[in-house]
Amino acid sequence: MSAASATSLSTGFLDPVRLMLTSMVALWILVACVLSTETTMPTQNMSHKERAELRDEARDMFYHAYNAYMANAYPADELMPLSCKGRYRGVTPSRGDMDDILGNFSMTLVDTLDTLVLLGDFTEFEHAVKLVIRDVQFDSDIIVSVFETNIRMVGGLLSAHILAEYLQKHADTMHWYKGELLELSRELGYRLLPAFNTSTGIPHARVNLRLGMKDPMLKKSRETCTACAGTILLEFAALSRLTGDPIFEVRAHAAMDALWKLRHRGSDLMGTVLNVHSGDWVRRDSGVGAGIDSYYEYLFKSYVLLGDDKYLARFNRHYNAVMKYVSEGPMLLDVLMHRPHAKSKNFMDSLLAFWPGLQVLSGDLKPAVQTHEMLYQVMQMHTFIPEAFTVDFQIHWGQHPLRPEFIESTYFLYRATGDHHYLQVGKRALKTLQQYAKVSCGYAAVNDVRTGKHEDRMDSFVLSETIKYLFLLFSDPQDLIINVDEFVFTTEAHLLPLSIAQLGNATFSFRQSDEHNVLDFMRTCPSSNKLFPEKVRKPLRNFISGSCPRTTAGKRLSALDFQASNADHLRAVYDMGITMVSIGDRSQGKVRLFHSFYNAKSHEEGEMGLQFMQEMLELTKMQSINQLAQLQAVAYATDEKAQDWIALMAGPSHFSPELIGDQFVEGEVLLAKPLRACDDKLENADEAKGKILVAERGDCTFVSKARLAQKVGAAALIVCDNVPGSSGETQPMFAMSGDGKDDVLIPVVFMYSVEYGKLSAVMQRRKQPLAVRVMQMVEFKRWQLAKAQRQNQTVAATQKPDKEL
Ligand code: DMJ
Repeated sequence: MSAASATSLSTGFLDPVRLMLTSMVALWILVACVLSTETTMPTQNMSHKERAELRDEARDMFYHAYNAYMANAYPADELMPLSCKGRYRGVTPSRGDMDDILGNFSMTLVDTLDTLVLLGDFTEFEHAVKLVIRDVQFDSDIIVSVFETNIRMVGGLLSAHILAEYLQKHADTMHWYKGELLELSRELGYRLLPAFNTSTGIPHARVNLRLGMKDPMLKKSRETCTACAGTILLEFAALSRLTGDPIFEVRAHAAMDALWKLRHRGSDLMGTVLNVHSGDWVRRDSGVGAGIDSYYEYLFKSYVLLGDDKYLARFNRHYNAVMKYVSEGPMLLDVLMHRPHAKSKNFMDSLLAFWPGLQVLSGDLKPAVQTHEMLYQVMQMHTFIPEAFTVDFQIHWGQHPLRPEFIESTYFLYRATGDHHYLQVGKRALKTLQQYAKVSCGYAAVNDVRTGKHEDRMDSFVLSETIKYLFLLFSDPQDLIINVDEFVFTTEAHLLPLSIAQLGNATFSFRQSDEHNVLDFMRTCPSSNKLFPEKVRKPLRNFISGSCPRTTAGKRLSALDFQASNADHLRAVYDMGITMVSIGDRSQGKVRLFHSFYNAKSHEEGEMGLQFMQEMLELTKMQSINQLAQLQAVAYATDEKAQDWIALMAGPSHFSPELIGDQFVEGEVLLAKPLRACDDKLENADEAKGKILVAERGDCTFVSKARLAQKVGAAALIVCDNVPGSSGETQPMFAMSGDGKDDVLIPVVFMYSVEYGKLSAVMQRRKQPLAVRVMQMVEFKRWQLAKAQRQNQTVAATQKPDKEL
């Protein structure tokens, strides 16, 4: 081996096809943060004064959003901050399944009630409670999501009820209050119960508030996500214990038991989507983000709130499995529950940012610190954490609806460590919201973090969670009106007091079932068998030992763990004899790595460096192969005889059938009218049968465009980007996400603007309609190669006789 080894790879997605075919001559890695001066935020202590100013700024943010909602949207469920009016179900143009969150029950106000108490604004709380009692009703012929209605509405009402009673006792106010909010939550609980009538006990995903499951639209309902079914127990247990009606808690425990039985017995992992009748898994991807996140959260918090050991045992079994298979250094990458050694995705979604917070609560601080750091890099790179991002931190899905998860984890990490770094991180998150999301009428979601374009949407969790956690982060716990350590935060950040456990539940016995050997969790590290609610109540600092280690002393740094912004990692890499040379535009953050034994600190470290380079190469190769396999092609003939073909690159989707091997769909291209294809029907629906429909990204979800295309009989759908100048040549291709249902049966692909521009130019040039084939890119390449070989053989064959003559 020569002293200087040079290898090549690219962690970007720049034409994976070209990449595969190119000989590897230099080592490239995309470490956009490494050269950025912005990454080295000083971890200096924040003065008391600055912290108090930030707390006040968080309070101002709350009122800016809350007042905008109350003045312009209430009693609507949500504020539309750009049009500055309310979003009403059945009135505001539908966004498809996304609107199942809305029930015309003043969701933002209900979701926000307990934040008013935390802010110490009893006057507004009292006023808001009166409004809710006067205005909110549930007898509507509307299908709602069981999960969302439970966490936002039932949770919001219960927490507000508890705090109203608390204020009666401790603040000598609201004496008129007689438990009306609890009655509302009981009524809503009853309206959700029909969803639990399934053979497994696992609730349906959606229910009609008035008709229960008798709504004809719900006849075919069968699929739900793990988080949807497994995020009920905290609210339903509180509901049962406060009302004395056991039915809610019984149903929620049964759902949890049924879910637990569905885990993979080998890996102890769960999938993300299942059939509520058969209990069969529909999606076996297993991670900690979308579709599964709060199931794990509720296992742990159910133990904390209710004191039932079995939930801790279950949590620990899953936790060990996640740490064994899903966790890769600071990353958390989905695997298949039944094949856990293979990663099933090369991107992460932003919902998993709650995980470090949960790890803090369960006592596993070190990986929490690491994953939080990784997420912070992503945030610094893209201003906000995009909805999904790849392992090399590229944008997979650029939306950012001002989610709370990262700030939530920052809050718990600060409470656990006291490290002012987390105050600085929170400050940056706060200032970013102020600079990029604040509009005159509230805070607007970001449609694409690349362009910063706003969306006319302010989800209720912006008030109930995002700003609440910011306010808590910058507040001194002793200044708060309640002792937050005596409460469990639900997944929607509603406060449920630990004292609920003392209310008991005569109908539910906490038995130690044989499936949960207590040894299971005594063996875990950290051992959580010593964690009991009373301990959790104590300041978190008390039960988390050790400070916050950020690197693994004495252990070899692997390529997977490497963080370009981590000074210790850079030093370790340098000691291993690896030099980084920046190339091209510094803002792209591309560097070339060189390894030399001469530069290594010791021979041993030189060997480590070599291993590091090899790992980096493998990592990149793996990514390229995965990306190549997933890449789709929209191909068309350049001449009338269809001799020569060109393929434009396109991205796949998670919700439509994959075109594998020599499968393809062929048809004439037809532009949807209107192009966004978000309405219930298309103006040119009659022409669409058998065609390859084109719709533009935006206004509604990818999957709702796909459903419309399918409805009008299109053979496939191409979604073209709405960001001018975007191209698969310069940015990573991604797979469009769906909503967990698998009812789309036609292929659906995504094209960036530049590629679509080429297609569109050809369409305009041709007098005839253009026919295209949608297929796998790899297959197109193979097809081209085979054609070229055939042509060569023909040429050779025609030349042979001549030679023989
Ligand atoms: C919230 O409604 C809850 O935190 C839920 O568990 C996940 N999604 C949103 C916030 O992103």
